[in-house]
Amino acid sequence: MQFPSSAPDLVAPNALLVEVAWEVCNQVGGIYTVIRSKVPATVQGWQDSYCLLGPYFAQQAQAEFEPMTEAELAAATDPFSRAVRRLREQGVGVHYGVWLVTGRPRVVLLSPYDAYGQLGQIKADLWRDHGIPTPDHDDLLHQVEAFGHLAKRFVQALATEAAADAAQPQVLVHFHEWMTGVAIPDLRREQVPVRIIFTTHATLLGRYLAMNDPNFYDHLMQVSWEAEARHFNIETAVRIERAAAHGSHVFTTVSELTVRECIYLLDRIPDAVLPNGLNIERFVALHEFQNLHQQYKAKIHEFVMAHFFQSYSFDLDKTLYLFTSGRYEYHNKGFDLTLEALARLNYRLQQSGLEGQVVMFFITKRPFYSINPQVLQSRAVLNEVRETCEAIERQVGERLFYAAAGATDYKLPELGSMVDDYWKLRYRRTLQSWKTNSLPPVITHNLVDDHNDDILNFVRRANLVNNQHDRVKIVYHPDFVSPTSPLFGMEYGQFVRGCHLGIFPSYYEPWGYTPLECVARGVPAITSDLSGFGDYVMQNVPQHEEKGIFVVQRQEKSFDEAAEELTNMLWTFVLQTRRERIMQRNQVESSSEMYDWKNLRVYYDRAYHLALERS
Ligand code: U2F
Ligand code: UDP
Ligand code: G6P
Repeated sequence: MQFPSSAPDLVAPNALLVEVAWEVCNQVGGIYTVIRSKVPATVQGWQDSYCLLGPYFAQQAQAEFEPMTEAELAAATDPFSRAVRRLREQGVGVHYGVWLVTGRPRVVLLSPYDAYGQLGQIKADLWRDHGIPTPDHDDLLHQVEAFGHLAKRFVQALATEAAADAAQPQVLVHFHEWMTGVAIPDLRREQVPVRIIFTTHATLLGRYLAMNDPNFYDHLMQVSWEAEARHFNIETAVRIERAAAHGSHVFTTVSELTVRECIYLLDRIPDAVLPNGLNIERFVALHEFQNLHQQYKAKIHEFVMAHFFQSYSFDLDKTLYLFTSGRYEYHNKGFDLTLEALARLNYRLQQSGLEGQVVMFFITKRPFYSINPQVLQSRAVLNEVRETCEAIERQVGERLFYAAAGATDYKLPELGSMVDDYWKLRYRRTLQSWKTNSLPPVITHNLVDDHNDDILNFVRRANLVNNQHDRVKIVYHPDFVSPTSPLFGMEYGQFVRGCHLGIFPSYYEPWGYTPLECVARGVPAITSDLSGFGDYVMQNVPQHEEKGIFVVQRQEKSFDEAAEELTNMLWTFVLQTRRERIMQRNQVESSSEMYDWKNLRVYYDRAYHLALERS
């Protein structure tokens, strides 16, 4: 990687920085987390010289965006506001204001639909000038290209305004992903005087190939990008990505793993790697986050009681909650490896005679019709059981108190006799209607395609179907966890805190936020050496295992070897005592600060230096 040797950590103050991403005020995937969590650290460093640029979609913007008033805009004299006014004079309906997230950055949102009238010309120009063809009916491509055109015009306006300023600041424009990078080739062709940085978070082809080729890493060097792009029907996007990579002054990606992909699939060696961080918020005292674990674990207990105890019960105090989460990419996200290791762990636990069990949650997104009515019903009846118990408790409490006050001897009265027949009957009936002989379902929802689901097919094949004798139980929740869900009713972050261990041994993962998010909440996590985060940890965090981050070796290992290593990790984890788990969580949480953007922002600033130096 090439860095200016003596670069100070902060960019010269007379530069303006625009960061452009499709997910500004518009959550789609992991890039939203990158941009949003980085805002506080970036704003702190750049203050008023920073602005975000993204697409305007009314529905999303409504929740996250606060427009500046006309009077405020008219009074503003900074170059961003002047560029907005300039573009408005050209008839573009620019949305300008503040993104309502921590750090409250200035943001410009451009509606792709504003340029739909010129779409024919935009597409023709992309073909004529850059050899990028666009098919007729692809709405995402149309949005991307229309947005790219408007983004270019905004950058042009900003460059003009910056040049007119007394300080004549340089303008840095940082594009994320091909979806915004489409503006780059034209900015270069028209020689707009700005410095351009482009970051790819994964190559498009890499993602497709990894999903479809079990030996992706072996074949990477021989891929013909053009043929494969056509094969997967993504030629336009791939050509845009290549044009952006080659057109930028500084080209970057998020991990050493994606560097390889960039070299072979985009034919440009990245100038720098910009690792992803988080905005880490720590408590003053360690016990506060430990208490949160206990509190949210109790909520997970409620789910588990409702889900399992109608069939059979077990000791919740000796139960460990493991989970994985993310988009449903069975092979890429390592769900296959995780299931194999769980089946092996189940066998080992059965053979060992050790006490306790593991409940493993798969939190992902699959098309479903509805929540399984049986699962919902069980949850509702458990609430009824609780209410009945509370009513009995109140009745017994009152009566015992009176009996005690008037007692002539000191013997505890028979408590059962203090309960009315009404409540006794209701207690029996509720339990009777709840208990069942069938096994607790593996999946909480009715899937659209139950028969071809890889997770379900694995558990059927391995008979890992929540038999009473199974020591590893599976709960497959094909929807993200949310406070409005009747099953968990909590934020994803709270769910993470309530669990004991996160498992993310990905096969293909340019970065992978999920293990990092565990660490930030003091929960140990497993990642892999084929994930950008895992690779970063191996290179930069000595003794990471002591800090509760475990890296499964998948490079140059067979599936079977990796599954065995993962099984061993899980085995070691379940053997720990509660005291050891508590200490481990403390260590995990204490190490989380090194992933804060306050520390990782420097990689971005170095890339900006490099861009300013290259003229
Ligand atoms: C990567 O994370 P993600 O896969 O979550 O990134 P996304 O924001 O979901 O974008 C992935 C691709 O999805 C497509 C488009 C994007 O390049 O091709 N897409 C789309 O079709 N429609 C849309 O409206 C938006 C996007 C990476 F995989 C993780 O490992 C990293 O942690 C993460 C952050 O660096 O980036
Ligand atoms: N996630 C979520 N709710 C859930 C499960 C996951 O919001 O119930 C989020 C998680 O917080 C993370 C993202 O999904 O930020 C997954 O990002 P990652 O980088 O791991 O993978 P990507 O989807 O970007 O490939
Ligand atoms: C936190 C709480 C403790 C609790 C422990 C359970 O540390 O502060 O009161 O005993 O969690 O830990 P475990 O790993 O068994 O869920």
